[in-house]
Amino acid sequence: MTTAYIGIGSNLDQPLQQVQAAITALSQLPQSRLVAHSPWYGSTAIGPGQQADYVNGVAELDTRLSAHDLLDALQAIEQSQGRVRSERWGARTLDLDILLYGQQPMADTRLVVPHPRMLERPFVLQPLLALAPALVLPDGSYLRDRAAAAGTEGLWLLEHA
Ligand code: A4P
Ligand code: MG
Repeated sequence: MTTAYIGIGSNLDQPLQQVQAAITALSQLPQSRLVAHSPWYGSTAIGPGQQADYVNGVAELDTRLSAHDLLDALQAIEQSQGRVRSERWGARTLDLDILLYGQQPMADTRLVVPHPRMLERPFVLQPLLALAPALVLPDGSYLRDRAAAAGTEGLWLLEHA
């Protein structure tokens, strides 16, 4: 059993409903147990052009799926919620990223874990910190230090729904 943390983001088609539907879908994944999810945060979009604000959060999943099978399952959930892949970092109904898969780093053409941009992103680090305040990252650093370094600019807590 491996504990995986999944980054969840949406900025199209009623984002709060999208991320809540994602939680329901994650709770139904095979060989897995949804342990908890963070509160939801609003965040300013990072990416090209003018984009709507995001809703972001993080889910904790205990799973027996391999990292690649988990990625397949997450992409199937994205598809079922109407994700259309167009430009990189473009607006999306749902983005599910594997932030961490246990303490195992991995990198191949489909999957890089820890997620390469997570350490720069308040909308990942703050919800992860809310969920796992004592977490130590695979490089030995403390999540709380990384989150303090990234700060909270462009991030706000939504009412817990
Ligand atoms: N991939 C590699 N590693 C992973 C991983 N750890 N988890 C590959 C998930 N996928 C991973 O992803 C492209 C490919 O990345 C996948 O086919 C998979 O094989 P994608 O979801 O199709 O495209 P993307 O999400 O647009 O690209 P990318 O590079 O993953 O973008 P990011 O870095 O996830 O950024 N601003 C705010 N405020 N909030 C956000 O949530 N998200 C993004 C997306 C940009 N700006 C944002 C937010
Ligand atoms: Mg993605």
